[in-house]
This record gives sequence, C-alpha cells and structure tokens, in this order.
Amino acid sequence: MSDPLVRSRRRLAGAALSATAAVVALGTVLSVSTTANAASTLGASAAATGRYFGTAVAAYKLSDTVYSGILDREFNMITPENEMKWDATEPSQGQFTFTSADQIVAHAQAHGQRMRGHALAWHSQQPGWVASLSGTALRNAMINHITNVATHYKGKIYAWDVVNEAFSDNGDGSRRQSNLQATGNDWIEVAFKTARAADPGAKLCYNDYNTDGVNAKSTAVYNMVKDFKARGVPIDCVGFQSHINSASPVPSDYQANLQRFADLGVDVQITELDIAGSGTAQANTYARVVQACLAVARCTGITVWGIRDSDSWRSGDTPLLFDNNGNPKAAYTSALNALNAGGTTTPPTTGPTTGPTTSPPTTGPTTPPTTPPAQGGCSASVSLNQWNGGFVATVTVTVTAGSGAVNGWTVGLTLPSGAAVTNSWNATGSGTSGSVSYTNVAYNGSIAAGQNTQFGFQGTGTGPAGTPSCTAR
Ligand code: G2I
Repeated sequence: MSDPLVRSRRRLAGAALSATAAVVALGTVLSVSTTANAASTLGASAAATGRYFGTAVAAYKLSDTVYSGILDREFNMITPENEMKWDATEPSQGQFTFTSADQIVAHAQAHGQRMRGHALAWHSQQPGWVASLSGTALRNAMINHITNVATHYKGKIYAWDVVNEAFSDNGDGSRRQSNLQATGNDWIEVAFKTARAADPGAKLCYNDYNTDGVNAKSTAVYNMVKDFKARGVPIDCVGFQSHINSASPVPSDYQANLQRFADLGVDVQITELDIAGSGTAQANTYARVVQACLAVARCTGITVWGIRDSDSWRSGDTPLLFDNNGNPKAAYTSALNALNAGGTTTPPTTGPTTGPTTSPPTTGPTTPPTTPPAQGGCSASVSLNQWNGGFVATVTVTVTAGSGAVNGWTVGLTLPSGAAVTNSWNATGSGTSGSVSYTNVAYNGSIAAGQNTQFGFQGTGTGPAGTPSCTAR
C-alpha cells in the first residue's frame, strides 16, 4: 500500500493545483469541471483512496437505461434496496425466491460492481408467516433463513448487513422490542455466527440509524461490538445509515463517532446516505459526510440510498445526487470534489475476522524437551470459488506429516494480470496484485505435524492458478 502522503502529493502535483483543488480548498461548492487526473466518477474517485461508492438498487429499475446508465458509470458497490429482505427471499416458510436479488447480483458481476447484502435479520419487512412464530420456532426459522440466504450468495457478497436496527430510540440504550428480541438477547450473536458459518468470506456488519453521532443508541451498539470482539463473536463492520434531514442533521461528532467504532477493530461504512434539501446547503452536507469517511482509515465506503431523487424512499425530500431526469445535482459535484480532494487515510485490506481455525493445544504439565524438535515443512493448496469478475480463494496450509511442528508460515501465490485482492481473513497479506503473500496471524501460526489451518482472500478478476509456495518457520 502506498504512503497516503506521497499519493496525496503526487495527486496535487499532477493536478497542477487546478481551479478545482483551489475551490475545494476554500470549501466553496461550485459546478466546476474536474482536473485532468482527478477521477471523474464517484466510484473511480473513491477507489483512488481504497474505498467504494455505492448505491441502493431496485431490480425492477435495471431496465430503465437512464437509471442503469448512471449506476454503471458512477457506482462500484450495490445494495439491493428490498430484494434480499426476509419478505422477498422467503415469502413462505422454507420456500426461497431469489429471482429479483439474483438479477441485481448478475448485473453487479457483469459490471464489476461488488455487493452489500441487506438484510438478513430485521424486525421489519418480515413475511407474514413469521408473525405466527415465537420462541424456539422463530429462532430456528431465523437461523434457517440466514443459512439459506447467505449460502445462496456465498462468495458473492462483500459485506452483509446481518442484523439491522436492533436498538431502540428510547434514549436508554436498550434493545428494540421485537419478535426476534423476544427469542432471547443472544439472537444477534447467533445471527452473526450463523452468517459466518454460511459465508466465511463476507464481512459481517451491524447496521442502524440514529447512530451517526455519539449518543445513547450508538453507545449501546458500541458496547455490543466491544463485547463481541472480546468474546470472539464474529463481527467485521458497522453500518451507519446516515438518513440526514433537519430533524436529524449530521452530528458535530460524526467523524469522531466513526473513529471510535473503527478503534474497536471493525470497518465502518456509511450505508444508506441521503440528505434532505437542495442547492448549496445540501451540497456542503454531502461534502462533509464524504470528508468524514475519508478521514477515518477504516471507513471503507459510502452508499447512497438510491440514484435519482425520484428513486428515493422519501423522494419529497430530494435527498439524492441526481435529479429526476438523471442529471447530476450540485450535491453530486460536491461529493465528487470531496472524494477527489482525497483522503488522509487509506483503509487497510482486512477481511472477516474469524476465530482460530486450529484448536488451541490442550494444556497440562509438560516436560521441556531435551532436544529442540525438528523444524517442520509445509505445503499449501487453494480451493477457488470463481465467478464472472471475481473470486474467493480458500487456502489450506498443511504441515508435513512426520516433520516437526511449525511456528509460523508464509504462503506465496501469483494472481493473473487484472486480478486484485479486495480483502483477506485469517492471515496478513502483502500485495494485492501479481505476486502476493500471506503470513499467519497470532492464533494460527503454530501447527503440529500433519495438521492444517485455513485462510482466505477475495478479489476481482480471475483467481490464482497453480500450486502456492509455503515457507515454514
Ligand atoms: O426506510 C429506509 C431504510 C431504513 N433502513 C433500512 C432500509 O431497508 C430502509 O429501506 C426502505 C426502502 O428504501 C423502501 O423501499 O425500506 C422500506 C421498507 O421498510 C422500503 O419500502 C417498501 C414499502 O414500504 C413497501 O410498501 C414496498 O412494497 O418498499 C417496498 C418495495 O417497493
């Protein structure tokens, strides 16, 4: 990963400090053309800082050429607005329908866009049959639902909103009362564990609204994430919906709030951004939100909740970046300029954090060996889940049977040209294209002879071919 300061200097030098940069520096929002080397779309500009820029998409609008034209030009992450919700994917118990959501995923794959899955467990938009369930029957139905949906999309989802809006707005940090909550306070962690088991390659997010600043609700979420991290419950990211209007403005501590979550060791993402208003005020607010994300290293991307104002769930607020005709608004220019001004930070390429895949050694009285054991050797093999435009590679590291144990390993692989790693898990990666290598993390470096461990990584393009190298320590 290149040094952000160097990249920023390079960008400024290349731009010859054009009018755009100067205007942005003054914080004025004007409709000015972008500089020669500044990215000219939201997605490309976000990608220049290692982030994505996404939008919510409705499957039935994909045939609208104005809509899909903007989508494919500007956005490199897609969240299905309704198509992956429980009512859409399991309208009758045990009967799964993926047609509309599959259509969106196919579109994304055909256009090099990644997917945020939304949402596996939520009190709202449940199918009617769920209302007749409670207790163990409902808990099992939730587990079955998550397993089926996450398995259907295994390897195709960058991040899942596993649980959506589970905290109340009472101001006391309590959980929202819901049928899912009534199955037991552990429903959220059960949902996350179930999702991890079904799709180990997807980042798993908790997503909510009115959590954009430091307040009782966001602090309750913060405490949950901290607890999950401490107990090894899988969670990789927190989504901040950021539905902004005059009653719910961007909080003064927006960036600080994102940062405190990031400091817990999760990615943060702005997941459903829309800002009621128009003109310069709206444009400035969009810039502010973009700048806050860029200032937080683990803010990995921004998703707006629709393309044109007319596509919005609250279209009367004209809260989006394109007008009803698909023309970019001042808010668009402002968001793009803020992205082009660049981040001071670049997100690390991290993947889902799973617990140890090797069992901890059973401890007991041990007699120190009189001679050090022989150093073991290792080998590695790759299992590839490949689709048009992307892949998930699961790598098994095996210590040679009959040799000594190893205390660390590094696996080397070669990616074909055009392929790029987007995230990895259970290993520390070096490089994202061409020759890449992965070294053990703290909990999976020590492997006994004949035993193995797994790590994985996800990328765009075609996955690695051939046998990886393995070096043991
Ligand atoms: O409410 C805004 C968002 C808050 N966070 C979670 C998001 O999932 C939620 O999205 C909205 C969609 O944008 C709406 O499109 O969720 C609404 C439902 O809670 C969606 O509205 C529903 C309508 O209520 C249904 O009548 C309609 O059949 O959209 C459905 C499909 O158009």
